[in-house]
Amino acid sequence: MDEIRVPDLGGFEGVEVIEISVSSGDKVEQDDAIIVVETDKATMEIPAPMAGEIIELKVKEGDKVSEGDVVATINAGANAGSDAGDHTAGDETPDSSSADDGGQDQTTEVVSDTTSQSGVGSATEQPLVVPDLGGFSDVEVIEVSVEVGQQVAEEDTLLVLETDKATMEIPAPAEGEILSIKVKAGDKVSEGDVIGAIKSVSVATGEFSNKDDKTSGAEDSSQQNSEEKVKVQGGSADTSKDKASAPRQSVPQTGHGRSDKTVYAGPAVRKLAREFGVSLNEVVATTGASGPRERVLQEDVQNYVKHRLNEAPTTKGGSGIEPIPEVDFSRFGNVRHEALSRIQKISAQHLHRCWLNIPHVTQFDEIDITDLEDFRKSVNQQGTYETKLTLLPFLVKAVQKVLVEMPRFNASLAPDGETLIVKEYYHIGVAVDTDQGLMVPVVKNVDTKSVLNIAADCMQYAQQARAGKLKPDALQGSCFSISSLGGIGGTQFTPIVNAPEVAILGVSKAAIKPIWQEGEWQPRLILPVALSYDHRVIDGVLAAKFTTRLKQLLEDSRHLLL
Ligand code: CAO
Repeated sequence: MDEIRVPDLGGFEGVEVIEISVSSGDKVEQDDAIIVVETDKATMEIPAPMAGEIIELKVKEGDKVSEGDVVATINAGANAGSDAGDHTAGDETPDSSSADDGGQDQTTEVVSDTTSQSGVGSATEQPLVVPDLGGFSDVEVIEVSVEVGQQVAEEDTLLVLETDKATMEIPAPAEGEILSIKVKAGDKVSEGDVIGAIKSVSVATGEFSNKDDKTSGAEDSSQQNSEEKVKVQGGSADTSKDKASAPRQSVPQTGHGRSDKTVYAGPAVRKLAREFGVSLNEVVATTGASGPRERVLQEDVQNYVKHRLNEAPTTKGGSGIEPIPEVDFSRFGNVRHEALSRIQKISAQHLHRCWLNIPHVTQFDEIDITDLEDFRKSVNQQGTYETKLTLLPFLVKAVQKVLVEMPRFNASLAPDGETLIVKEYYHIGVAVDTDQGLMVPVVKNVDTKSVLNIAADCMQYAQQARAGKLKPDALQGSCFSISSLGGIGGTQFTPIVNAPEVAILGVSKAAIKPIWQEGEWQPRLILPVALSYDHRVIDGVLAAKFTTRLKQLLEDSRHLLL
């Protein structure tokens, strides 16, 4: 068993542990982060010095650690074998990977190097030069954090570079305007490369010269700021007596003068974001950064990805589908822009979401409503009842009867997709066309109401909807919806399931058709219906049974009394 100790922290002591990246029993690879510590200048991951199994964690979040403290114990893996002991404190054997960087001191101070200097207060154009990268060369640019013309403050991040050991920011050497940027993400840079130019407004003489004092960070707080800005610690380049692996410095932030594109996150989180193709700025803007001092954590990136997957599709594209390209229609003729009503915007989003989320199938059928229409018309003609009877309340009642017999249609799929939530109430939504757009008021407890009661409810809701006077409660709780275009026309249409419901009945205009009955052609009034359903919940057989049963009930409406 070996101990993982805190390496040289560049002069810092009592540094706060802000993240525990592993648990007891975890198998780790060499250089996997064990804990993350944070000073007010930098965030550093303390990596595993070898592959193996974590036995015990000796620290917890919020603890303060200093160089040499034991943070965990590890059982070196088979592959770590003989190297295992090389990484523990007090062992003189050099780390096997120190050859990678020529065995440099693990803390290499890097300060922006430029030949162009100016006096304080003058505006000067000067090249932006890649400083000493702690022995690394051909380091990949993973983020260009500024644009040409952008005003930056001294220490604002210009570029983020990443080796397999560390993530480094190249900060602006001075306040000023970016005149040019010559690199892009994916390019490789080395010390001395000119990456662009800045028109600086104020430069403190000597600030950009190389400095040799590797302990100055602890000596002079005013100097410390500039000296800390690109301090690279090579991951395994440890030749000190304490053979614990050196920390990999993640992105240091001073909290002030932070540009929009500068995000506070460790290398592992940046890597994860890149793997997902996610912008950390968007993560911060959308789901926020939940770490101390707005540090983006792994969970933030994961939450952002979940959020994007669940988010309502819009005309900007959804489910990974490319958006429809914008067209300047005025090139072809006069156009005018009409704002969508609030209801139209809400229902557009809702319908798009339903259409994308639900695997729809539509079952068509034709129902002979000749006898029902005769009955309906005679009732209206007699004028016995105050309420005018249209076809719709008969449909609502018949649907409710089928829902009782086939409860799978009176259900919703639980969000986890594991359970069906079957409702024991019968509330049916009725699509109503209004000047403001489509609304779906809900006739409640249909099982307790007569066809006349339902007709009265439908009429009242349609009037209220068209007058814009529906109460929110009237629009809630629907189990199943009916969209009737029968009063208007059409032979068939495929309605969109009104999620979280699992089916919807579309009704088109009834028409007289010749039907072969008892050895002769009979003129019969035929009602076309279309049942769209969520195929995750309802299979085709059940859908056909639904429309068949609906047909029986409406072709002999005496069944509705039973
Ligand atoms: N076939 C033939 N005639 C029909 C019919 C059908 N399927 N459905 C209704 N009719 C008749 C009615 O019986 C009535 O005839 P009478 O005046 O002779 O009695 C006439 O058409 C007008 O009916 P209505 O539309 O006023 O009443 P309704 O109860 O049938 O419908 C309502 C009410 C609110 C559903 C309807 O007015 C409406 O708004 N429909 C549009 C629904 C909608 O927008 N759906 C969205 C589709 S997807 O965007």
